Amino acid sequence: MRDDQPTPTADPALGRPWWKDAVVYQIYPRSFLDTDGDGVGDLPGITAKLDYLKALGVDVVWLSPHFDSPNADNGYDIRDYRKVMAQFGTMADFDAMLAGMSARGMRLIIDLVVNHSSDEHAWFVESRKGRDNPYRDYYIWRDGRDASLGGGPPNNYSAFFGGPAWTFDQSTGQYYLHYFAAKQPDLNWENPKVREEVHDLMRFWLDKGVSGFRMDVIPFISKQPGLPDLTPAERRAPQFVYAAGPKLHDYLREMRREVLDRYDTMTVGEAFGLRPEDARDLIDSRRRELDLVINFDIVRMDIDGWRKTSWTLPRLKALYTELDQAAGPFGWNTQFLSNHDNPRSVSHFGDDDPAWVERSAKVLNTLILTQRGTPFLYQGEELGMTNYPFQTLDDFDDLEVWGRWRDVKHRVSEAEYLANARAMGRDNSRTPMQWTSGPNGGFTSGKPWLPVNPNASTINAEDQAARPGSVLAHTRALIAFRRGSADLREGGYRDIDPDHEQVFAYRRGERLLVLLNFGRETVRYALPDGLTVEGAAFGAAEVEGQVVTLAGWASVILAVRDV
Ligand code: TEU
Repeated sequence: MRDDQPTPTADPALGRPWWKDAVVYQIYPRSFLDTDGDGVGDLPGITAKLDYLKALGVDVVWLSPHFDSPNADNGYDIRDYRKVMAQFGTMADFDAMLAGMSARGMRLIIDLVVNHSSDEHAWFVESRKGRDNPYRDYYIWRDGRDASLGGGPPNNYSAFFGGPAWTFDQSTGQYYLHYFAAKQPDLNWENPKVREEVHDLMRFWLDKGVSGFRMDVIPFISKQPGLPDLTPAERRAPQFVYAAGPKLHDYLREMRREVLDRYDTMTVGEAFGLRPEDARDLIDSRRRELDLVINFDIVRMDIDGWRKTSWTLPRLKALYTELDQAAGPFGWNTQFLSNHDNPRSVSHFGDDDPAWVERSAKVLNTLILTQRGTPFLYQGEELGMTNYPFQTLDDFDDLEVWGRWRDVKHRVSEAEYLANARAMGRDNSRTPMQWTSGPNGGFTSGKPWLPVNPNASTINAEDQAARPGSVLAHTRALIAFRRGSADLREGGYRDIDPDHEQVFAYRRGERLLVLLNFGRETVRYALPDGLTVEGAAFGAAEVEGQVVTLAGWASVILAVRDV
């Protein structure tokens, strides 16, 4: 995996678009800040915290879905793409939030969830009324398998939230396709009217002043011709088949031509089901498809279905190199370690023991902010928020935990399933933001929709804002440093020690060396010959000749020179 040539830095086709230098912060609005006491976060709560985000150094906010929804999947099931979810506020609240962002020089990107809608969307309500309804073709309806073949669903596709990917509709005698829950029917992108509807709703929000979209499971919009059965091997990870439909690139280019090219936007596709080399085409600036993708190789390196496996630092490092090389000179990566679908980064890749949580969260935030690409911080990561101490399955709200449990309960013990859900379950990252040490972590005056982590008494924004050396202070300072460092923003990337089991050591640009200690033990790290340390560029470390002493879970950015 060692590559001695740093990756090229310039994009000769496009120059340097703004989103390459941006720091993105993801807000999961349900859990950010509740201002009306209903236990659910809201848009005025975001507006109230814009100065906090500005002080952190955020350039772009990615807002998880804020649209009208029955909330089968917390807003990833949209009933009306042009309406704000009532629990979150009104369109006036949205406009005020966006104006507040613009006034502070921040941009907003919103979630585009158009692989599927809610079954309560007017299109689907019409579509299921009859086989000749004008909206029938907005979704994917098929007859069941021939009775001579045993009947049942049209093929053997499975849904990510459990059970088959097909639901039978009594009144019209056909099945509809849904890759996620039955309440999330997949839209039929083959139908040009569907594509026009999507283009229209994109224009609606762009005309309001949003700066682009994070596109939910976008590789899934093009279905496999004829929808053949999955092979037994494919059934283990159907996302690789669902993401490989033949029309994906056409649909994205059409979207770019018809909509995006008329605005100044950034687009980031959730590349679930794509290997880095497959995602390369999506982000190749010459192809005019997407700008960025969210790639799952790192955050899912130790996940096999509902099971948590294990990871090692050399494997993690190999993935960083692989992703960097896959992006190549015409692509650009996103850098993230968590989001609303994954465990908290400090619990996953760091050490969330109270004695180490702050130090390891700083190491991980340093990793996100010093890799080559656009960093995406997930809300609470700037504080080192941790996984939640779930005690029983009943503590989980997420439909994924319940759907998968139904699939496996006949063969897996509850204790084993619970242990995995505790480690990987999506609710870990969805517990409310920890603003203060007060009741409910300052998130709500009511009853929070998911409980607040009891460690809000020690991990919270109010405390950290006032304390030098906190995760928040470190993250803020590092974002400011990054802004002033062309090496970090634009420089090439090279892992100088891919096999070391505890230290992640990489060069950025001509002058910087980042050292991250991924363990509790102090390491005396020997630099390669031919490299001279000129001093610390960010943070501090003891350097004696070629040896840098790194305390447990410490990080430092050194200014270096090749001699
Ligand atoms: O996620 C799809 C996805 O990649 C997975 O994280 C998914 O949640 C599941 O773990 C697959 O095993 C997107 C959204 O980010 C997620 O919140 C939604 O639930 C999902 O699509 C459906 O819209």
